[in-house]
Amino acid sequence: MAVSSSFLVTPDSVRASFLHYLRFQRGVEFERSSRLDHLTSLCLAVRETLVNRRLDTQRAWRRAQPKIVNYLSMEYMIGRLLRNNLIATELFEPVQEALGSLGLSLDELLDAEDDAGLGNGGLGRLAACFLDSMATLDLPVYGYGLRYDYGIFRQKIRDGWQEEVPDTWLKNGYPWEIHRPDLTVQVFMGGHVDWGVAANGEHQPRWLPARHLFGVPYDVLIPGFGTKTVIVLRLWRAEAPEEFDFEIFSRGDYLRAVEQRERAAAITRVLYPPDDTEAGRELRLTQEYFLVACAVRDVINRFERHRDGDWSSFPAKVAFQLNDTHPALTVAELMRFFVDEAGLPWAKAWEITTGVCNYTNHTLLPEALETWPAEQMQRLLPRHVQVIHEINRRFLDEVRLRVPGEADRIGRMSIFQDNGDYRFRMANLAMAGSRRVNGVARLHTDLLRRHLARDFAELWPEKFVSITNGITPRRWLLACNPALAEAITRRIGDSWPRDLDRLEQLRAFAEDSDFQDEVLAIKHANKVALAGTIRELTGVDVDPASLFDVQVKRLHEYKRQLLNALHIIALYNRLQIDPNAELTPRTFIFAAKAAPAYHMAKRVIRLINAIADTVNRDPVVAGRLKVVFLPDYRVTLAEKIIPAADLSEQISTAGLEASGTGNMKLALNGALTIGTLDGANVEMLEAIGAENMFIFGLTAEEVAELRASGRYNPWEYYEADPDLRGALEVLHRGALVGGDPGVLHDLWASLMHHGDRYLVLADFRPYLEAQRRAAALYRHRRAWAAAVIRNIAGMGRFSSDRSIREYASLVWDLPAVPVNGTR
Ligand code: 26Q
Repeated sequence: MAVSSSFLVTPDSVRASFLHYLRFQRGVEFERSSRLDHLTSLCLAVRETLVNRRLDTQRAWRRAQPKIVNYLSMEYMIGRLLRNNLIATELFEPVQEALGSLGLSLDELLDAEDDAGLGNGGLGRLAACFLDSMATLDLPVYGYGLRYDYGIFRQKIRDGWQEEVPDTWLKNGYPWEIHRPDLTVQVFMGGHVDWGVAANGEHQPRWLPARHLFGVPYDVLIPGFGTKTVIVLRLWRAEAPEEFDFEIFSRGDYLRAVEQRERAAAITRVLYPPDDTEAGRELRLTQEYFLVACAVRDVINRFERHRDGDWSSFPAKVAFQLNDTHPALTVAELMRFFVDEAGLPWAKAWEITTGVCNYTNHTLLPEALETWPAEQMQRLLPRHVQVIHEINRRFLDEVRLRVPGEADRIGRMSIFQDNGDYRFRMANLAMAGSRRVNGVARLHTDLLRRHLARDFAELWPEKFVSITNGITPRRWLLACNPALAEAITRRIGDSWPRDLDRLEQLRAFAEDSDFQDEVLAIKHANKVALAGTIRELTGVDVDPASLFDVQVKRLHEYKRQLLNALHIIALYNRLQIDPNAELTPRTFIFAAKAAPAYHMAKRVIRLINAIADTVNRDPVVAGRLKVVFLPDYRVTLAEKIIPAADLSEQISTAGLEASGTGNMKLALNGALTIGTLDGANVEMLEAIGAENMFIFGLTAEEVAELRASGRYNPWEYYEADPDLRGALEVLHRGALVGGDPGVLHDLWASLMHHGDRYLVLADFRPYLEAQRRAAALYRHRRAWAAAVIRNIAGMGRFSSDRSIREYASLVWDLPAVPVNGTR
């Protein structure tokens, strides 16, 4: 029976619920309770509203019987949830009052929540922003992922080097998750394939797996903003089956029984970083299949509950979105199910599968494209290997039919790479098996069409669409920068968090000195707050009046933190030579995690810390230059840094950053961008205007030309530019690390002896000039403020609501399902 009475949450009812959980969930008396008791009880009290809304949402979906989209991602970087959930449920004020009546501080509890860091970087955070938008737009969607015991590692800095520490985010329990053992699914692995005989006398393959285990779901409820819709992020945990143990146990081998259980459970133990090495990847493929198998089984269970056996309506009711190739086995798993279990003819199964799968590409870097060795795939998934071979055979036949006699093209389009070692190309599997394939920014999609997907786009141009990434304005403005949010609301009203194009109305206030003053004052207050955090984290004092120059993102050579570092060294050298040189006071702020096995990235972190140590101690530059590396970059730290940034560094080698999303977060919070014409920067330039951005450097085309010509010579730039030479010499001599050239030698070598793959030297001078323009504008406070306002006004397009509307119309054909909730 549905509970439908209207239900008002008041400070009193929040208080009662909170005290109830404290007593009966935590088992403590209020007088003796801890902050963890308070936080857990509060989350559980807030969760009541989420559950009520979820049940209302399910009722609406049951009635509408809509198509449902299933978003599959190995990563969700959701960060903290309490603040966002309070805002979405409109419980912020009642909770504040309830806690106040008990003498407790909400701010303290908000700050005690651990991040759920089940992702590495942009791709994982994008998935989290998309969930927020899908709920906000009332779209019938499930998110599927893995419940890793350990998320992205915590970063410590010791002697300037990165150290990785396990992320024990579940140690205190996780109040937002709802354990759903009733929805457990079975997953099979290994073994071999037998050929049986079907009813019609034909040969029928039978997969005889060597082992099975269970996927147990944990649901996290994601509320929309300004709507009653609540969607589910379903995270799977691997568990060993009981009877397995009994078998071995009965043979008296207790220890082996326990070991087997451990091996099964280890599948969801840890999130993999995108290491540039092959080491330790054995489990990763198992994880990818585990996600796919759990999600596909769950989707099929839900479909079968409503209509048994009629698979032709599947594409009208179901779609899958594959977040990169990590869940690309979905294509093979669906084919295996339809052919082997549902008994459909191959052609019908293929029609359905290619009608429901869609694939988003997030990178063109060759070393980041997923390929799996054939033996490894064979060991884990013998039947899927057969299925993929048959997919490939028929797919290439179709290609031959369309464009006869092009052996090279067949070689490029094959799902198998055969140059000595035999590998599965997951991008080709995903592209062959998908109805839509999309890139994540216009430039990225163009490059995708011209390079990685060229053959596919030539034959199936309608398959390819461009959907530029976005960010949720709820977390990345309303929640993280409440003062700026309020100032904006006072000028243009409060509809912008659900309709970000409204920000355009701020353009009228660009020259309004009251608004300028307010925006500058808010930025200053945010910088004062960040200065406090910097002091806590690093012990360094920074001046909030200085220009906060911010580069926060994963550490990767193509993102060129090294270019930023060389600029700082050049400024420092200039002040050494001419201590009275005029310089806009700056604070350089870095935060970044390096993949644990990424040798060069770890050395860049060492370099930045070396620069910081030297610069921050030198009285000659005091008051003009500071450099800080903030440890353990994660969603929660981003929420503190981004509102305090003046200048946003988006300086990747053009053509290599698929989109970027930090660029959008920083611009939305009133930082001006210094950047290359890469990823979504290109579209930001169109929206914001060239006068309000500092664009520099080679274009993607120029980069491609220069690289292809084979004539790029970093030494030419070295010889021609004394500032560059001076900066590089510091690297070479090891001047920053106690005169030990060994520590940073590899960085020098990567630039000067190994061809400077990311063209740092080529862009150095244009970068310095762009930096000079930025510094000059910063000195004119009014002009800077006007640019900041125009910058914010142009950011409406970059709401993830816009991205998701495009997915809903161009990819999913998915109408909204309104929810008439009462609470
Ligand atoms: C692959 C195999 C084994 C282990 C790990 C991985 C792996 C994990 C994560 C490979 C790649 C990733 C993450 C990629 C990523 O974050 N890409 C970024 O996606 C953003 C959202 O589209 C873009 O804005 C960024 O430009 C892009 O770099």
